[in-house]
Amino acid sequence: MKRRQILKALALSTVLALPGVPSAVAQESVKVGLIVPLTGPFATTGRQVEAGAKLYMATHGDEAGGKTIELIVRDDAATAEQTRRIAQELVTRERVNVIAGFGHTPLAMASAPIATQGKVPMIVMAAGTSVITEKSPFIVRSSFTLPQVTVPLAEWAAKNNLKKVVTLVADYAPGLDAEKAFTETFTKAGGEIVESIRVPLANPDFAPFLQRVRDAKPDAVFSFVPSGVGSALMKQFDDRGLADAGIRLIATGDVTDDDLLNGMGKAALGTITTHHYSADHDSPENKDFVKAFEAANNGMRPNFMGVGGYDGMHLIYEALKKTGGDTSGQAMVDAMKGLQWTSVRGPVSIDPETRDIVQTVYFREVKEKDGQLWNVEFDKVEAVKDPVKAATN
Ligand code: VNL
Repeated sequence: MKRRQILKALALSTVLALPGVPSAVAQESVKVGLIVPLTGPFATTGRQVEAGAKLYMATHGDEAGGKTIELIVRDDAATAEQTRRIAQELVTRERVNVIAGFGHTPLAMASAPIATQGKVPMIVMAAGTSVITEKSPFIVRSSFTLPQVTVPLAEWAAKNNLKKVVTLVADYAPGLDAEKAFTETFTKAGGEIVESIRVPLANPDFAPFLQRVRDAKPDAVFSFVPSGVGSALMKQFDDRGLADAGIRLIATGDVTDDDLLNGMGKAALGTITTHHYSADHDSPENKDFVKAFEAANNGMRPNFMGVGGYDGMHLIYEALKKTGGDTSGQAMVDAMKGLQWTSVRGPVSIDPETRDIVQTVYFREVKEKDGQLWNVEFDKVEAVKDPVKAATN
């Protein structure tokens, strides 16, 4: 284009943007690029996040702030290079206004620079490593952090007479977050960590590690493995006879994931966990949510990933309402800061300093009710911030 043409085009676009003048922009929809693993080892997470996001749209309509919301779903197969490439393509070619999803930490980390460069809000609906929100000022998180749910469990363990504990975590960022949070809190409260075991993320064989645990004879094992992996841990814990040897299993709720819990069978009974969501949570909002989620997904029970997707869409809708349909990345992120609402998990808010979610952490025990297994809540700590960032802010 010649300079004169460019100036003319600019002048024209200014006229079109004037209030009251119908413009192409006003009729445009808001595009949300949802990038999740729908194939590969983390497909259960992708399926849940997608189902949660779609249920939000089905129950709240596809309009917010005078704009039509359009969801574009892409499968990254849980491969970081793919997540990054898809995010890049959605931002530069599809011109999406928001990117969302991110089934695990490396996938979120790989995409953060794209959110920063493109100035688009990036809603982390699943991944839980503390540091993620610091990787771009455009990241807002609707899921949780591992330290947020782990610190209350370590305090509970110390108060409930567990003196010697072995930690057993998946060997990647959120596992290391969980290990550190548990170890620091538990030892400060007088407990002893007798061994710190890290298992590979991909297809872990827990048997040799659990044999080491048996030999170490702790009072309990504290564990974090990501959503989808808990069944294998539970089965091998049972096969190795650890419970019979008097060793308890305590864990973050990722291990007794609602999506898989029923398939774990009796071995899971009595497991104590801490987490931010249980499908058994007793509130009218949650009862409606679980019913609608199961009805829309062939009876699939929602887990915390489904709720991350559902609440992540809520953030986008509420931000658009607040900005009156202004989709600029900074305006939307600013509108999300400080939002508060009653989630199906309980009361939540977005910390305006860290863009992380502040929420109730529940203590739960796996129990059988009406022939099904549930994470039954028996106590809670309210308004828990990510403790890592709370300590440095
Ligand atoms: C992560 C954290 C992934 C918790 C999970 O399941 C989970 C992560 C896939 O940050 O990678 O339950």
